[in-house]
Amino acid sequence: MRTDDESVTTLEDLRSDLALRYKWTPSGGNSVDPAIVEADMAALDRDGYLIWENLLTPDDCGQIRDVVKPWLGHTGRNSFEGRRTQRIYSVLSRTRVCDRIVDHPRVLAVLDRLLMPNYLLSALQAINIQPGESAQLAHHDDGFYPIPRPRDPLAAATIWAIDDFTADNGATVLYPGSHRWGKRRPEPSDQAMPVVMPAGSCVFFVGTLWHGGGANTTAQDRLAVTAQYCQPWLRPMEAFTLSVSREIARTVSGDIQRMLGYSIHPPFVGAVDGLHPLRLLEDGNI
Ligand SMILES: O=C(O)CCC(=O)C(=O)O
Repeated sequence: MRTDDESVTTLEDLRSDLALRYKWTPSGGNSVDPAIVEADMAALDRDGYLIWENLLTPDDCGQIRDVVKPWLGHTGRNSFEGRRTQRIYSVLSRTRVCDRIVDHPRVLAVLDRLLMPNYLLSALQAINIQPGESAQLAHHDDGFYPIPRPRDPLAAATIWAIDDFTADNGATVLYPGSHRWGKRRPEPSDQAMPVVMPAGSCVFFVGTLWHGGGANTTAQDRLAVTAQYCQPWLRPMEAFTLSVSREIARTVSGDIQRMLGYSIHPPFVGAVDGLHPLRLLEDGNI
């Protein structure tokens, strides 16, 4: 029970928005028609994934390709990263060209319903699967957190096709419905589905869905960008508060600031010296 001069009198109050200067604000996902998002949520609950075609224009993809391609160098250090796969980590600290992927309203609208407020960005990577790469080991992305299945997802991923995804150029391979599996793993008799989609499209899937990068048996590269998100009380895969400078953090959208860790999981998780982390971005702080 709250009284006018005491904001915390029960344990439930501790879960409320106790920040004074930086209260929760709606995400950019609020701009999406709720009927569209409800349909997305129903499909996600049934299948574990969604495919949105052509969210990016050919120009958007061209800009991303032009920025990312010169950085592609060494290939993976093991077969999971991919011996013939090139990865660029910490993309947010290098360029603003992928910001539109990270805070795309269609993505945020679904995350707003799937995860708790102030969910975090867990990873942002460019993944270039080269000719000759074999299929990646099937996995589910929140399997890194040691909490047994079946359970609700702790995370979610998007994979954006910057090149067309075809059945044989390394398109991500999904096991539809596998988000509901308990302990079991994919078997040869399970139906795997390559995500065939044109450049500019996005596949969104929950952290419990089994999937992997596909084999590339063509003569062309397959470039993608993946943005992954997790609950606000989990440790993200990439430590963005260490890799993205405050100078850069000041230039990104409010949604991205929140997802980088300039936000709090009530009442204290993520605080800095007892204060809301957004205070670090205020004038006068370096
Ligand atoms: O590149 C892909 O299509 C999937 C990659 C993936 O799932 C991963 O590296 O965890």
